Order: sequence, then structure tokens, then C-alpha cells
Amino acid sequence: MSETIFTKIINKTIPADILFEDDQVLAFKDISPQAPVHFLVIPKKPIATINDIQSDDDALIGYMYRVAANICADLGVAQQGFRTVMNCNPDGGQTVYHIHLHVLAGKPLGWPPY
Ligand code: DGP
Repeated sequence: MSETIFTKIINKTIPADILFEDDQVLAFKDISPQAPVHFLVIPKKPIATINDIQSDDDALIGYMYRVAANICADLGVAQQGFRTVMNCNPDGGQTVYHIHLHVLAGKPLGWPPY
């Protein structure tokens, strides 16, 4: 997999507003927020798309959701609610080919999302 901008954020060669980091994941604010709260949770392991997730990654993917919920709790938006989205490939709106969980909150979010 070729390197993406998110590898540079993981390696700290470009800056990001980091909310959480450990050996498995990084969470940082989206550069183009679509809601009052909009951050991304990414695995440090580079996985290009949802289609590339292997069975070995199942725990990691679950952990990404738990990190998302923990950050929402810390930010005080967990009870009111939030949305998680992981886009896949062009029709899914994916632009960065390193999987990332969008987490949006801070206002009532419309549905459907188009
Ligand atoms: P997607 O379209 O699902 O692939 O979302 C990619 C998101 O990544 C998009 O909401 C903007 C965000 N993004 C792209 N480049 C950067 C960056 O350099 N820094 C940060 N913080 N976010 C970025």
C-alpha cells in the first residue's frame, strides 16, 4: 500500500490536532469539520479500505469504535449522540486510502446523508 497523508500524521511529519494515541490507533480532528465535533480514528496499521480488512484485524476494528466512544464521552457528547462513518472507495466518498472512522457530533445530524 502506498503511503498516505495519514502515515505522515502517524509519523508526526505533518501536524494534527491529536485527541488520543496509543500503540494501535490515533485519533485527531478532521481538517475539514462537517459538524461541531468531527474527528477521525485511524489504525496505525495501514489498511487501505474496508475491503482490505483481514480476520486478524477484527479486534483492532472493534477497538477503533471503543476509542471513538471514549473520546465522545470525554468531549461530553456521548449521551446526546454521535455518528460514525467509514467511507469505502469512490462511490462511498473515500479520498484517503488508509481506513478511518469519522466521528461526528455536536448537533442533530440529518439522515440520509446525501
Ligand atoms: P474520506 O473522504 O472518508 O476519505 O475522509 C478523509 C478525511 O480526511 C476528510 O474528512 C478530510 C480529512 N483529512 C484529509 N487530509 C487531512 C489532513 O492532512 N489532516 C487532517 N486532520 N485531516 C485530513
